Amino acid sequence: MVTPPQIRGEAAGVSMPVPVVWSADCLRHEPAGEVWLGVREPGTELPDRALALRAALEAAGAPVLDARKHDDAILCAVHDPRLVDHLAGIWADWDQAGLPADYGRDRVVPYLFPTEALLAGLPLRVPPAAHARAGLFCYDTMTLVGPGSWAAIRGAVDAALTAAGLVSSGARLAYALCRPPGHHATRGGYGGSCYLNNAAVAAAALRAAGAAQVAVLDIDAHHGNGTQMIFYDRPDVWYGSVHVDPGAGWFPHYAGFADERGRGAGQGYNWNLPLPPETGDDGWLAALDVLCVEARELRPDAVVVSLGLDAAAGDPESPLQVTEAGYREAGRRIAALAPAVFVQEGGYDLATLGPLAVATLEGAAEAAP
Ligand code: SP5
Ligand code: ZN
Repeated sequence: MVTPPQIRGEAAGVSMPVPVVWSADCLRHEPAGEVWLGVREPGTELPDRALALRAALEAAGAPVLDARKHDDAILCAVHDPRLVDHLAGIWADWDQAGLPADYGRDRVVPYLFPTEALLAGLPLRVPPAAHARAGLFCYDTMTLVGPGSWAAIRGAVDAALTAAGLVSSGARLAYALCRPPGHHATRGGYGGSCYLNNAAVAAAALRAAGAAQVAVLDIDAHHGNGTQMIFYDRPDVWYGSVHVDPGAGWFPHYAGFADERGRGAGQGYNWNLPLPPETGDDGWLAALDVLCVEARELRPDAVVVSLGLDAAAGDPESPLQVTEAGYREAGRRIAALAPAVFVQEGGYDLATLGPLAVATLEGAAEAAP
């Protein structure tokens, strides 16, 4: 019989000291699937992910705090305010247009994307029809918007800002239980199950609160193309990522290659280490070590961790084969660098998500008591 984790934790007299920032609004995003290759599938970015994470962290003894509401100042420094306005309003416009009631379209899904392929040099207009505007800021068909999505998207940003605030005020570690995830969201666009870039907002908040140098370490199985490009021209926020090789057929396909090193003043401040599918603990931790060596040389004042748990063996969205012990070790190595804000990204195996998060933060707490 399996011993319930809270009994084990209490009996051992250990409790996980990392504050967990939670927003109940994160449960309100119900994407109700994703359209992949033209077919709506059930999808894996489910509200139950947040509940599984919260239950495991609470059972491990972590203190849970409610996210504080923040204004849009830092959010709109990271993102184009037009993206923020679009996400805030598109469901109401879609609903108002009768698309759910009259056409059975229960979620916002674009059918037309105004890329250069369409525009061919024409200026970009903003069409009045909601079903045309759906593709204005969205770059895929997998990132659906429903009635509760905006509350959750904004709640996730508030969770990230609250956790960043804890670290700015002296906490060595904090964890933001963000849902939906964020690292695929660019300054002006959304996709990859991400809408606003929680980790990038946390990094910008740390900078605004006085951290001169921030390092973002992204250990999600997928490359964080959004975070990379938000900071691509800047040296003050370094970005390093280990992820499954996009050239081997994995999302985001168009970004995450080793030769993307930053641009202009940001040249040299971006590091991608793509890994072959099936890479396990040894290869993954060796790559993480390369990033940690680079990050350490910058003497960062704070670290933001894009904590995707989908590199784990058994995750339905990635072929990497990292174990719970691997995540624990990653937590140790990252937390040794500087005060760290862990921001939840992907991770889709509901049975192992909780233990993986607990292991990572326990490892971090060992390295940063
Ligand atoms: C935050 C994050 O981890 N985003 C990952 C988005 C990648 N989604 C790619 C989905 C491709 C289709 N998945 C099919 C799974 C097998 N049915
Ligand atoms: Zn991922």
